[in-house]
Amino acid sequence: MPGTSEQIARLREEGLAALAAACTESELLAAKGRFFGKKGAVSEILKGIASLPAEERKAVGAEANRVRAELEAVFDSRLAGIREGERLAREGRDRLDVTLPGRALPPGHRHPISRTMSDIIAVFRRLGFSVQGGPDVEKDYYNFEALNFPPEHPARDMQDTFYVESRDGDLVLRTHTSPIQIRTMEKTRPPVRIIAPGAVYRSDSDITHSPMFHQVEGLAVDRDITFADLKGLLTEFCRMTFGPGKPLRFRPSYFPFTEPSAEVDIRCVICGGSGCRVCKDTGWLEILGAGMVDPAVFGFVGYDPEEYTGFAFGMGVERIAMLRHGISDIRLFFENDIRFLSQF
Ligand code: FA5
Repeated sequence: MPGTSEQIARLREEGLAALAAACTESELLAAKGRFFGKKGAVSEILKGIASLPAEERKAVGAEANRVRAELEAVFDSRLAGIREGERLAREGRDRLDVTLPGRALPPGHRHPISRTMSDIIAVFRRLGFSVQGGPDVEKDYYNFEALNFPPEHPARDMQDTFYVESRDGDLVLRTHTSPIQIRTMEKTRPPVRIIAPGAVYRSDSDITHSPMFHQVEGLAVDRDITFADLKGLLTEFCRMTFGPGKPLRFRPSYFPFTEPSAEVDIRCVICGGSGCRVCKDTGWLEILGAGMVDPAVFGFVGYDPEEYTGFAFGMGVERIAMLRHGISDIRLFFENDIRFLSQF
């Protein structure tokens, strides 16, 4: 049957053309389905072979099988070609071009509180003070009792304390750095000249108070130390930190561990003294508490109050940073907003 072998020859041509035109694996599979898959045109011819005259069957069958084998071979090699092309394209996409310029990381810097803390420490080091540390979770004895706050004494209410659950029930998150005064005096003899920087904790929160903040404690004990030495030191500290001509004010105050005691204020930098919500309309911002070490405290550490006198102070680092940079809300330091932090 000449018709059938012509049909096979045409199928071969069309099949080869469809395989050549396929650009993707799915187009190639579609061509296979159409021409030589299980239900493709070549299979249809082989199914119809039974109806051919007996003498033609063999030749047509052989021809159809040969064409199918040829198309299958072309299919296999095209499939391998397409897969290789895709692999190369993927590799090209993923390839690392070592000649491209690198992606620069924006430079970071230290947090303004850490910087202020370091600057305060540097000033006191220049003035002859060494640096001491102590634990954040502190014994009630060091945080209060040895600082002359007897149990149940109302002065404990000056600081809203976070108590820590413990077996003996005597641990607190330190409310100030003053316990380091006691820890230092317990292990050294006068003369003492130390500062103690660190984090402290109180249940406190508004635009000038935060529940975690930093203090730098100072302590000097020697023969003949007077309140004038304290005043001179703090005045010099303010001059070195804020520059000359910044008014400072010593205001009488009360702390159980100093007598007499004072609080030191600096002219409010936000309003220049005319009154604003940061200084609560007083024109002044409190930066530290200070005073002459109470003889009762010397009693706890075995120093003779007849022989030695001393002064101590504790300053708020955040307050100093607010004053230096003109910041009106302490909470900005702890929100981690990069727009705020990147200004420093
Ligand atoms: C004290 O903590 C005393 N230990 C200071 C002291 C030391 C007095 C040695 C005498 C001798 P006061 O509670 O006033 O004192 O805190 C000291 C400073 O810490 C304040 O002047 C203020 O600048 C800062 N401060 C206090 N509470 C907060 C708070 N919640 N957030 C930020 N700063 C605070």
